[in-house]
Amino acid sequence: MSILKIFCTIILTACITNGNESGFCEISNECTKDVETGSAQNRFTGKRYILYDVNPAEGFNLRRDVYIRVAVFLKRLIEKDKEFQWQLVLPPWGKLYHWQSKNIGSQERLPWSTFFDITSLQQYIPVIEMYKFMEEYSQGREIQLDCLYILQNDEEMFKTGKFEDKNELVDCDHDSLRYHKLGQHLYSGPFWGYYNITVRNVKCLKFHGMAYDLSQNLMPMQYRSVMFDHMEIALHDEYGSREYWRARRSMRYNFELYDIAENYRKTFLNSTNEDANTKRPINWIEEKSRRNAKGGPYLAVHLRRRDFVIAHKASVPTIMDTALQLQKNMDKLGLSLLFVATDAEQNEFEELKSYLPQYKVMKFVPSNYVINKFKDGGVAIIDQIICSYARYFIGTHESTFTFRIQEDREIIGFSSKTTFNKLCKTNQNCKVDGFWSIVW
Ligand SMILES: Nc1nc2c(ncn2[C@@H]2O[C@H](COP(=O)(O)OP(=O)(O)OP(=O)(O)O)[C@@H](O)[C@H]2O)c(=O)[nH]1
Ligand SMILES: [Mg+2]
Repeated sequence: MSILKIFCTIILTACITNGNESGFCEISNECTKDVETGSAQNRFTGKRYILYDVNPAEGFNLRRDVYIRVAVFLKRLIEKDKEFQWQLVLPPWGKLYHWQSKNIGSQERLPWSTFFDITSLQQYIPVIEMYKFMEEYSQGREIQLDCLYILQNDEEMFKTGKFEDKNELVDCDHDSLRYHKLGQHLYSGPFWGYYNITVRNVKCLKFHGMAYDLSQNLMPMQYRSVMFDHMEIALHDEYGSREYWRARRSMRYNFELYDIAENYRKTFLNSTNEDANTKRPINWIEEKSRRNAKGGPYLAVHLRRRDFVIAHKASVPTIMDTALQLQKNMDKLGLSLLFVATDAEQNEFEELKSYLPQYKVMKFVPSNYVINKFKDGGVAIIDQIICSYARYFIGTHESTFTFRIQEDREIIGFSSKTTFNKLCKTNQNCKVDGFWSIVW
């Protein structure tokens, strides 16, 4: 090791130990020169950033599941590696296929705080919003991420059905990538709709395994920021375990969304938390296992239409068959209020109502304020919250929108048999797929 290198190492070690907030060490020009000629690794303090993106076609609710995979991965990483301060940068929301409302302002680059309570998330792992990351990482200048891994499935495994762990760098087929070379060590890309972000290295990684297995690619001595695209390819480390549910429980919604749902329930569904026995601690960590939630005096249904009618032909009923099934359950439960969460066109909703004149059939219609502030994603969450406080819930087979409601009901403390019900193709009983029970 040259004298210069030893000198730099000493200064830089001091920097890392003293760790300054901006992430950068103040180093002498001599060291910078050395850094620029190769070993960039030591120029930073201990903060390291993980970023991710998901296949653009995936919907909001699958993306929420991907967050859990990443969060549990981070949690383990932080437990195992005390040397660096790992942070997860929350990927802004935007350009989702289902978010089609017009004249409500941009539905791109939405921060997570639009939908979720950041403090609650931070009680599980250190997360920061993208705009915060931008300030912290480069003081508002252009962002250059250090390394991007594009995860790819190993098609061979899908053909043979023989799955084994894999983490293999492969040549990128640059024509089919969403990232383009601007120069040596500089690539542009979609980056959640931000045009001031580039990346220095792009690597294609054939990957099969659990999210934590990705930690072998982080190389924190070399990279300060690492991004994974197609994060949906990584599997859960802890599927359905206590850890899974802790991460899930930390995903409390923006508290204003709960307030809007609560007001709606009170005004239109005759339901308060006192009557429904659904009072919850503000802090998710203090929430306890229970099965005695009663729910408001209404049945809630998630009626998934539009693309599902075609994509899930075998399980999605007609509106008439839906009405018959709802009627049967309403009568059995002695309920007269029906709440419908749906993405259906208005005429389908009217059709449903016309078959059920004996009940009060309700749908949440957002005010201008609500839709402008919380957008389509927020309105969908309000629908989900209202469903999660109902006496009885019926969902749509295989919809992740429905799954998230079921999870919320498990957390609130309903008996599982009031939750894991679904619409069947016809009015014949179809088999329930089992319970996705919470673990505390
Ligand atoms: N407001 C509202 N929006 C809905 C409802 N059902 C579906 N949507 C919209 O459609 C989207 C559903 O897409 P996903 O999140 O992909 O869930 P899914 O399509 O049901 O399930 P998968 O495709 O299997 O993941 C939601 O994010 C909403 O934008 C509903 O009941 N109310
Ligand atoms: Mg979908």
